[in-house]
Amino acid sequence: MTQPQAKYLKDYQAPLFQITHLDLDISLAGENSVIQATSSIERVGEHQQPLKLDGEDINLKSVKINGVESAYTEKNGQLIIDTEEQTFELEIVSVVDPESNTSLEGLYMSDGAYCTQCEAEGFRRITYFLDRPDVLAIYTVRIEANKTAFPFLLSNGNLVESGDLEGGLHYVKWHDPFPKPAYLFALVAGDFDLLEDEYITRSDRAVKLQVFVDKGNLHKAHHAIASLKKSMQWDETRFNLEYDLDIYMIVAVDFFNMGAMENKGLNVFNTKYVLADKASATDDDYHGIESVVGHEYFHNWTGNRVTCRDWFQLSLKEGLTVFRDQEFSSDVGSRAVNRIHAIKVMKNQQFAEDSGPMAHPIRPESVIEMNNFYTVTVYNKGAEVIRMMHTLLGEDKFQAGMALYFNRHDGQAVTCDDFVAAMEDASQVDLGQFRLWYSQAGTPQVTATESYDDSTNSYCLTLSQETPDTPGQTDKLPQHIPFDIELIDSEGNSLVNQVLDFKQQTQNFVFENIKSRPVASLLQDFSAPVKLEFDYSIEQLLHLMRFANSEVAKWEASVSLFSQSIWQCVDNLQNGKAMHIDSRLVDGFKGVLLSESLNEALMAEILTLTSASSLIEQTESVDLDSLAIARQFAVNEIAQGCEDELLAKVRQLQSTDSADARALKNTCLSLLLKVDDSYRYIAEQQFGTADNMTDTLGALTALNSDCSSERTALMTAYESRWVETPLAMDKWFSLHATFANEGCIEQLEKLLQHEGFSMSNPNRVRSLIGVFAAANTFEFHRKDAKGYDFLTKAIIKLNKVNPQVAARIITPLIQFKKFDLERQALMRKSLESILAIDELSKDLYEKVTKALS
Ligand code: B3K
Ligand code: ZN
Repeated sequence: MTQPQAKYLKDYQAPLFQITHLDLDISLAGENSVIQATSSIERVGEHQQPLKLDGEDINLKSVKINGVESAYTEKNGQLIIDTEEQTFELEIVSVVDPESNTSLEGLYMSDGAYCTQCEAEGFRRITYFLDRPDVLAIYTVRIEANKTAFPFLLSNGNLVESGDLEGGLHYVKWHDPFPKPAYLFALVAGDFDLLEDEYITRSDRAVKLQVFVDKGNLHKAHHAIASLKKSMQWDETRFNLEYDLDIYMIVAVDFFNMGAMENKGLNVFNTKYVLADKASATDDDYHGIESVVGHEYFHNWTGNRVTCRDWFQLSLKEGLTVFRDQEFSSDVGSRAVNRIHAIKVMKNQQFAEDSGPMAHPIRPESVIEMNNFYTVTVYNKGAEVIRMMHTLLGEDKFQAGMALYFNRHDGQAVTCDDFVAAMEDASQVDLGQFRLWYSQAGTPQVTATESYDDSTNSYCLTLSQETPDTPGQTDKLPQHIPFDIELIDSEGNSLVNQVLDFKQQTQNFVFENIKSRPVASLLQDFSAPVKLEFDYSIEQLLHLMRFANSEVAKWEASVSLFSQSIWQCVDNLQNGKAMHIDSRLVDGFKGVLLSESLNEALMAEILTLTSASSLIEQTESVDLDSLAIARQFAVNEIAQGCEDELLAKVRQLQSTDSADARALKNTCLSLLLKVDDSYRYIAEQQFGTADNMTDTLGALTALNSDCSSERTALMTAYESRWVETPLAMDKWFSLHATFANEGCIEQLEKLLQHEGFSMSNPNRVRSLIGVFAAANTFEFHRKDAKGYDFLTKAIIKLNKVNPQVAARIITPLIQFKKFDLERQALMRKSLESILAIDELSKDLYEKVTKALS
């Protein structure tokens, strides 16, 4: 077999032909679904090159140019047509089989409905086409299918025609007036319940809103449609952007590889980000729906109206749209809590990616399988890069930059450089050095040292930066880092609050008129995606927890406090000394529980003690066995020290109906159960009386750290209650996957045979196998390799069924550099066994070979 080849950004060439219009005539008939694609094609410039179209697994029937049968060759996923015409009409007829398509790319079936997923390169599985984002065409789509089984036939744009046909068939015709790349095409055909609403734009246009859900789920679609209206309004107010079509449709499907997809006017969503009611969805689920509905809606401008020139520019739309959805969530909810969640994703997942074999800049330079680059780097670090520009420019100039960007590029396919140029031109802020954030991979390491001179009342902060080598990239240059600081005096007064322009390898910042030695809150609000090293004392951290102006900084201080004590315990263990937790630390957490000024959501964040995976990210190499013992010890010590306060909080908030209070109560309950088994009855009671999923799950999560008869009984009760509700069952599978105890893997093996489990359902695969590998750190990394074997076997099965999902859940197995040599050897062995299988997908090939090289 020939090995998959990489494509390079530096090799980009503009298309040799443009397709201005595409008429699709699609007849949906199971394994013999027929696609007739008629394209209006123009040769670009003077050249004699043949037309080369992309295609995958297409059963080609005929090719005509200007109505006449044409010669062609099919070779290596391309259809090659030699023609001398300058402009011509090309008609291609082909047959596809959506029923056997388990990859969930192109045209496939989800639970009896036809649907499509074309980003990044799925359109080429529907018909031969110039499947690249810089080819923008106007689409007219006619769909024909059986009327009883598929009463709804949907595509992008506006409905222009429909009618009944012979033999129980009917048809619908759609026209999308906005030119779009093929990745934004969508088609859905099925029988659904429909929730309708309307949004009046600020220029007084009525937009019809429709949410399509599986039969019987209508009552669960209200939050999604409310979130859509909120998003539409927010984008008008904050970004001055209005919706452009007369209709906006969302279809929720069970089988979906990601969260959702922003197809023009016809979003396809994973049910997880649409369906919710109080009994079956948690507060986090509600929040997730609001943010994903927002994200896909915001793509209408950042992604659809202005799209990417090529897939290396993915962050142009994804980083920017994540930034926009984060701002939306922060404007309509708690800014601090949203920021904390974003920071956790960066420190937990993105830092790991940046120091692993798949490290890449937010604008990657080479790609084997594009689906592997929908990453936390492109999305979340991409959003941090946009956020830094926002910090450097300020809101007004940033918005001026956005306006200029749309002015210049509406209707075009552009690059990240085009975006930065618009920001620079509108603001007159020099972003020359800043552009390195797009090309350099790896997390810059910033070291801070301070000195205070009481004879001159001056405080000096010295910052140095260094970005480590990453695969294929060495000798990195210093980056432009906006470094936000606050200096606080001993009484808690704020002396300085400013963003430093840190641009050199080492730079001194001197502050005069500082009357006594201050405590510095550094890199506030995570003002740049860097790792900070600074030697804080316990007193300083406690001071920040009390007095820092920023709530995020208070949380950061608590994370440092907890982490420091863990590493101290690890050190003690390694040196044969007894572990010990400083009583000031316990008092600090007690102070949080007793605080009258902190809001409950923030308290919950502070008391959610740093996860193992996040701790691992703080070190170069980890002694996992000591870390497991130390973390458990520290958590137990804090819980015991705060027993009375935890119990009081749980009681006080027992029947609250605020989401923030629920978050705090359930965090406290989990800690309380670490103190004494006799508290299990509180979880049992909560489970018995809960009228919402947050509390139901809170009780189960609190019981999930030990094997007890209470846990077994409640898990069984939960299963019988929710067995018919797929999204609720996903939570049950995930509870099993995060059970951090002996016997976990044996249980998971059994669950693979559970009648509700299927390798072809991505939500199930993620909730059982994905969650285990990503979140059950100590069981996954068992020394007896049972965790690695479990994941490896599953990946080998998934390779054929759904390569995209397989390549996604393999992530924890390729990030092995920080572990001991014994574990590294076991993980490599697993990867080698994956590499050895027949017909390994491009997706897995790319990740496994990079990890092993
Ligand atoms: N743009 C899609 C992701 C497509 C992923 C393809 N493997 C969802 C989003 O980011 O909005
Ligand atoms: Zn997106």
